[in-house]
Amino acid sequence: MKKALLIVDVQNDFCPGGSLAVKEGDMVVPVINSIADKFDFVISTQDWHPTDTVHFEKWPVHCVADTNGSAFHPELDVDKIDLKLLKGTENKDDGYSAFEATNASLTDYLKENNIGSIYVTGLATDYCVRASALDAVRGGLHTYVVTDAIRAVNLEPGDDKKTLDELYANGVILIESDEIQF
Ligand code: VGL
Ligand code: ZN
Repeated sequence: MKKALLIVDVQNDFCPGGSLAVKEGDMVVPVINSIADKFDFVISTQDWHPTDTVHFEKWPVHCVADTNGSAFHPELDVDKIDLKLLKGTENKDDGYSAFEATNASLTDYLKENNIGSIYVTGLATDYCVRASALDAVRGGLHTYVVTDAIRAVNLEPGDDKKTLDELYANGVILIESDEIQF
């Protein structure tokens, strides 16, 4: 079985200076770049919203499709990405999980490529990383979250810790980047 790296929403609007900036969001980039070569497949997601989405009733406007805010962080090594998923593309859909991508089916891609393990990185721990990792583990994948390659929104202080506890309780394996050895 093959192994895939999942890079969740490493986009300008979630990084410092962006409209929904996650504290230290840009710090995940060098960590992700440093581990990408270890994997058989690299898959990214991008939050990709229409301007009139109901999602913007809960959140400041961010990651509007085809804008600078929805572009990848400029330092992310995008040449290594085999599949680019877009999510949150419909105006009634939050699209927190990579498994809700609308331009391609992540489930089908994993099956077609015999991928049995997925390593989740990116932004944000408490929303899209969380939703993607929970869907992965519930779908029967060996699911890892790389703890130094994620950052949280932390609407409430401690949401990051709470999320990691929840993921662990659901069978997600927490791992640091320097522990990844195949
Ligand atoms: C996200 C809030 C709103 C995320 C996306 O990528 O975690 N969070 N939209
Ligand atoms: Zn969003």
